Amino acid sequence: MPINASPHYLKAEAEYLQAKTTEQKIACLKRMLALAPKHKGSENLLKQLKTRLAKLKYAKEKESKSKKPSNRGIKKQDMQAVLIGKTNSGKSSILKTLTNLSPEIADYNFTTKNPLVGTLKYNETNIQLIENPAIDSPYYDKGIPHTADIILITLTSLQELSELEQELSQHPAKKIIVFTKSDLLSEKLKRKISETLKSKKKNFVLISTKTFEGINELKEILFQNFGKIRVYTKEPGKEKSPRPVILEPKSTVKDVAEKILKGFSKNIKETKIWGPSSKFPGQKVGLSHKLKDLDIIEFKTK
Ligand SMILES: Nc1nc2c(ncn2[C@@H]2O[C@H](COP(=O)(O)OP(=O)(O)OP(=O)(O)O)[C@@H](O)[C@H]2O)c(=O)[nH]1
Ligand SMILES: [Mg+2]
Repeated sequence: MPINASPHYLKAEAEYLQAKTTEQKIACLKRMLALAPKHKGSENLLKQLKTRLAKLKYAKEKESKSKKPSNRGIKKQDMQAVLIGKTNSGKSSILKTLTNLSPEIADYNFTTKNPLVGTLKYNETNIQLIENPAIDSPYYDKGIPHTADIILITLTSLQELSELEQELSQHPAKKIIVFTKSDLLSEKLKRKISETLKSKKKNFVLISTKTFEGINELKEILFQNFGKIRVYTKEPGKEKSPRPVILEPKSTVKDVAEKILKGFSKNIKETKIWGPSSKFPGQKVGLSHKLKDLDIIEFKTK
């Protein structure tokens, strides 16, 4: 307790001791510093207060950095894949090549600091593709892989694989290994990598965002692995819808109707069907009819 401390100082000190948040503590300390007696005898006290303030400011900065954005803001679409890998493994480059986004790409570490969400248009469907910041950085969002249907593991060397697989083992999402920067590898090395991954029965693709090697293959593997079916709808006498409804395999006519609008299946008088699940074009089917990929379905309402 400093000699000759004013009642204002003592009040500020009492408030400091009561303060709960780092922010409140900083505010009280600043007031204490301003109100503390300034003479030879109080030099030590001032020094202590300044040190404490510096520490609190540092703690506050760390707090705000650790408040990572979470995936709660990302609305999950029918098909969601997330790119996960170490820094510089080419995640943003893939996002740029496959989607509508133009993320920052750089050869220094931890360029991407927030999850980025892009849309890949493929086979008339939209695939939601997310870049999770580097797994070896504090920016990595642990929540995102929980919601993803597919995890794309990006890597530039096979040594990284077991560590990444281990870290992601708790997630039930399907995993596809995306071996990046294939343009930097010799044909011989590429063959060796492919053989190793094949022998381990891995789902994988070697790609380059510079030469575009493997990019179409990546899109196809990704789409196939979602394992969804596409069903087009049409109104009587009109063309089929430009974009299909995305469903789980073996979904029924009722599932489509309910996906379009909750409760809609109750208003259906008649359903006709064209495509792989129909016995003949325009076959009349009931609500429990199971659909196949690329079916076209026509509803007549009551
Ligand atoms: N040669 C070659 N370089 C690539 C390829 N893909 C990415 N790069 C380079 O690798 C560096 C990192 O690429 P990014 O796409 O930013 O990697 P990232 O995984 O998003 O990195 P962070 O967000 O920093 O974790 C950049 O210098 C890219 O130009 C590729 O296919 N071939
Ligand atoms: Mg990035």
